[in-house]
Amino acid sequence: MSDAKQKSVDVASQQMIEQAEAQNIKIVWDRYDTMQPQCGFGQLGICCRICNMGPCRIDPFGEGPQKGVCGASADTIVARNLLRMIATGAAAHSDHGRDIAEALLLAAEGKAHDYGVNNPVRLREIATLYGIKLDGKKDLEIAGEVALKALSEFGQQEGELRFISRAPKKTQDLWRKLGVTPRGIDREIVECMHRTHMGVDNDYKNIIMHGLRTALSDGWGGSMIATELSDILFGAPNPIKSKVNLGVLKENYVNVVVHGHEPTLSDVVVQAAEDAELIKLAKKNGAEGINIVGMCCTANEMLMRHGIHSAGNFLQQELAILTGSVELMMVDVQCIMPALAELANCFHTELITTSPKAKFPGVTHIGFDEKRAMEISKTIIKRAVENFKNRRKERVVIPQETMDLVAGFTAEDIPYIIGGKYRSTWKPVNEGIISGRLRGVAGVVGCNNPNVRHDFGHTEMVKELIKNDVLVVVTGCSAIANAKMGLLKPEAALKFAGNGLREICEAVGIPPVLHVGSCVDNSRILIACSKIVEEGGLGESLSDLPVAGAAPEWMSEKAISIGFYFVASGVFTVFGTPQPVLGSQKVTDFITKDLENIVGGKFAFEVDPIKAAHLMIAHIDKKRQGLKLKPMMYQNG
Ligand code: BF8
Ligand code: SF4
Repeated sequence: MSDAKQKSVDVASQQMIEQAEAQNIKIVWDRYDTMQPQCGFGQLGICCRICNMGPCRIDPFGEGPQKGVCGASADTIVARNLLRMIATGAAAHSDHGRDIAEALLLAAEGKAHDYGVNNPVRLREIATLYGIKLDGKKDLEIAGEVALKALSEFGQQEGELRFISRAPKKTQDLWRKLGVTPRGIDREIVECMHRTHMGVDNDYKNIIMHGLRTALSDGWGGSMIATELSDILFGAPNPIKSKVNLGVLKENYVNVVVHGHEPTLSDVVVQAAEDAELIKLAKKNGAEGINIVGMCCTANEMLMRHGIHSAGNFLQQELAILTGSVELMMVDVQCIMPALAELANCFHTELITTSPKAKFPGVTHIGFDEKRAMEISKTIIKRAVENFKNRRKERVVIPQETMDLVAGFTAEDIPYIIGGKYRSTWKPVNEGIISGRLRGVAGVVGCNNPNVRHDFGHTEMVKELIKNDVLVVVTGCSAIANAKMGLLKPEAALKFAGNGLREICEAVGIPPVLHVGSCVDNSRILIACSKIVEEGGLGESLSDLPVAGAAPEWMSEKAISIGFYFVASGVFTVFGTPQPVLGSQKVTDFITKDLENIVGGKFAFEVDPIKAAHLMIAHIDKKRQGLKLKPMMYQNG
């Protein structure tokens, strides 16, 4: 197998990896190789540099030091490091949620004219959840109250986050009994930092349980606020066709790649690119038009709501620039490789940062301001248009690969799609599971990582799951990986799904793999699961459901937080490469075994995607038995 094929299963990526090699440009896989061997202490989680008596490291072979200078054990050190990862992941998602809430508030106050309420139905649902009186109020008035309520959840000191009430009652009661119901979003994150300061929490179990609470404040708090308020501001997604992979970059167009996470700017950029003046200018500069494409989760946000094409997932951000066809890449926050700055300098590509939270030295910063969103968007696009003349045609290599897909599924539209236009119901899903046509549901999410073959984990796992009649929902970079393999087309059901799942997909006209959004939209999966419990016949709590989760190629701390809120919600969750906990047998056992008896969910680590899929299937079957459901209708697999 060629080197490029070993690095990625995606043909477009292979081509660009070879291009990088030919041009002697170092990219993420090369840097990964240079980094080998990676630090074993770090991988095992047993290095501590929390205070200046350290850094300390525990000898995993039992010969050297077994305690830090302060006396901290491997268990304490591993648990503390893990808690800090959860805190960072939860902070990233939640701060994104806060930004959306602030944008909604500005819109409601009439200070951000480029935004408004695009989903009055959801606005009213969320307002009702927050206990806001609706009578006679206008949309913007309600929106202002919703935004303030949402913002107050960040600084709330006591009580419970409001969206916790959307979980099944039995699940809520368990959280209360365990003391893991989040009080306020910022409070739980700050408490992580306090507990992990030198000489505070030493009890690994106590540390991890606060990790559960913090992660819940992400999934049922910050992330859910991000999703719901984005749907209110920008409109709720509905099934929509689009295309994915590097081939969506167009040879004769001004290509703008929008990369990062928050939809506030990207949503306006999409509109700005339709501006007649800018298109005219593009034509004057010799281009046929302006082509806006997405990268990573910004891609998912624009794809879900507007059908904007996605150029790829995490490991393709450098590859897009390597095509030599990108006039401008604009980035906001999260998962943006620092390497982009140097790489962009090798091409005519202009890199623009837009968030005050994420600048690069020497890179042009055009600060985003909700009050001038359209004006700023136009300024940025104009720079791209003017940069078209600097493109060096002889350096342009755009892979031909694109793939069609359908995206835009949500916890709100799925019941309409499966229940018929006038009857919103989850019944067909529940009945499918109860009758044994459908085995269960799996969420496959998360990143790419050069430590595993790009997209291989996601796509092999998902194919194995759907072959075994498991309906799969995907988000983030996993959604893009599966889209590139054609698994998000309704026809994929015919080709890859087991008989039972195929019958359902054909009857309803959906793909066997449903794209439900960006990483904050994992909250949609929590809501969908809660609705399935509510529909009846499949138990009383989330942990009763025949469902499982996975992050086969994870790299980000956000993935850790997501994993923990799924586990805390009662879901068995498989990570590909292990979390950095193996340096403590006790912490490893606690999160991969004991947690199941406490919250119903637990982790497993399995890098082989087929084996991992079968761990999920075995868990789903165990839950089916627990519910005394009929045997599966068809024997596939
Ligand atoms: O939030 S899946 S690499 S892009 S962290 Fe990042 Fe991971 Fe992609 Fe989206 Ni999510
Ligand atoms: Fe070492 Fe303890 Fe300080 Fe960590 S907190 S660096 S283990 S002395």
